Amino acid sequence: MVAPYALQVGADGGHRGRGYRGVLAGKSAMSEGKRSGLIERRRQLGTTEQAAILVGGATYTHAAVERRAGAVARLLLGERATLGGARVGLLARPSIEWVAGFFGVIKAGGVVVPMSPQHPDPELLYMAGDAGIEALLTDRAHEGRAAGAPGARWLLEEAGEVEEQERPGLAPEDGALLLYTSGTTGKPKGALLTHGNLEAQTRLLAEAWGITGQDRLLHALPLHHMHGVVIALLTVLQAGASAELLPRFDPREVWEGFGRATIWMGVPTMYHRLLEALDRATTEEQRRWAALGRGLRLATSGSAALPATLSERWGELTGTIPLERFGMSELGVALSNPLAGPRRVGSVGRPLPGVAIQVVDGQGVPVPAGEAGELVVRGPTVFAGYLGREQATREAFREGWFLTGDTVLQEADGYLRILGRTSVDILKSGGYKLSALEIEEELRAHPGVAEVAVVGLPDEQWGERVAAVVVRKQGLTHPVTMAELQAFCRERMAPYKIPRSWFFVEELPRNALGKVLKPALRQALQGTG
Ligand code: MLC
Ligand code: AMP
Repeated sequence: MVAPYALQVGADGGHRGRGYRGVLAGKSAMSEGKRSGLIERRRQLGTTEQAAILVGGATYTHAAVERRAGAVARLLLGERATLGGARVGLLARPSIEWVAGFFGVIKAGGVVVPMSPQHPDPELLYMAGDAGIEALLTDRAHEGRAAGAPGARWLLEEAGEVEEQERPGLAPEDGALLLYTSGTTGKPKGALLTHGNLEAQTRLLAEAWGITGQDRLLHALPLHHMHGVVIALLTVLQAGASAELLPRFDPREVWEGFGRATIWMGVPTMYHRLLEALDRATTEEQRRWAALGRGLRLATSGSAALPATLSERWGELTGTIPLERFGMSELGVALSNPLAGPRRVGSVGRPLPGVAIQVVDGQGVPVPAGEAGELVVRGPTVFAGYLGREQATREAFREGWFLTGDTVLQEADGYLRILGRTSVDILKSGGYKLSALEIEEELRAHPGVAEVAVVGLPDEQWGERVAAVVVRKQGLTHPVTMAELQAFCRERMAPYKIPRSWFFVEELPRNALGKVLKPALRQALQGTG
């Protein structure tokens, strides 16, 4: 039976209708009649009194998480039987309320749209509008944010707790999570992950990394991206394990926190910061922290390339190099070094069982091992599509394969190396994916800017540092300054998107067709600013 409330991923710019399942042919037929494994697992876990979330000195069991999630679901549903795939924004600090909000929306048949308090209101409002949210869940600390967002507003602290109650069945192809991710076309797009996607992503990862109910994750990742939400938090919770949520990433707190954890997951910038903090620590702290690091069962790195120097240093200190893996908002983790077998510096390992990959040329033809090509992925972990963007979704696939936009090389024994992005307009800074075009578009709206190009410059700490190259508007009595542009950005974009280096030039280098020569620009600016 086809449930009547699956989310429509409709024509570009609109996603109003209901009752349409997914955008990929064959998806609905494949899992017809099945129930959501994600929800089944929550139901099972809801009967256990094992720790699930540790935050602010308190511990909440899986049963308590389910009771709180049930209360959020009740709040959102009112008299209705299901949210029918409606999107619900979630804007809160890392807390039990955040976790209850997340599962509450999903249990009620809705799609969670995690929103970061780091985003200024214009970005929150863009997401809320683009997702067409029917309600926004906030905690008290963020009650006043995103005023003017569509739909109802609910305070998470007021939800309370309820015992589990029967809800209408949810199916694997129903939408569960909408993650905003930057692309090569202007504004961020919402990648829609289904119940089936999340179930497959978390199960495959828990199996590959041997996660059990005995594990405890130390969590300091932002809760609005794939890494923090699914790869880290959801994976350990669905495995019946627990997560300690830190309010933010603070290297000293993280070193000390290792003593209470078995698993740590970070982006390369976090490893850089941890090792930097270690160098500045007292001899006694250095000894203790290294011992706590050695006590971890598993430390993973992802979201950006882990420099060999960091990997090796971590290995010398703790006895094992971080387990590096490759993932994406659209598909969770696809490639991973092994838990037990040889981990290779500079490599992201092999595909997880159940994830099919190819390395292809521009025509989609697989290239031989040892040759560079684009990584393409298919399988149950791959998302349903970009919400309301049919064309962008179509362009993201070729014959059922999702085009990652990453250039990779597969070695003869199957291990893969990530060589870079196929587009110069996609940057990675501190593990955040940024669109140069999106930042340029915002800056171009400043009356003092005639032209602008944004590029990523190599940076030891951030991986890439965002640099803006600006041509000022001529003939103004007051030529725009860097401080003015920074202030302008602060009102419009999350802090991690704001350029850290600024260059003012007379003109931008362009080819005969007028296209800015970004590789040349990047080359010219390297080692400056
Ligand atoms: C923070 N800042 C950044 C930044 N993060 N600037 C550029 N790039 C970034 N990534 C800004 C801050 O706003 C601040 O600005 C200044 O840098 C210094 O701040 P900080 O306090 O020192 O930095 P901090 O806030 O501690 O951030 C560092 C960080 C953070 C590493 C903790 O960047 C982070 O959480 N990164 C994780 C991103 C992530 O989860 N990506 C996963 C995507 S999913 P100012 O102006 O105030 O000085 C994915 C799939 C997969 O990729 O495979 O995992
Ligand atoms: P996001 O869209 O934020 O999920 O970012 C996904 C992108 O992060 C991928 O397409 C890669 O470019 C990059 N990425 C993730 N993991 C790694 C890794 N281990 N090494 C290099 N790049 C990575």
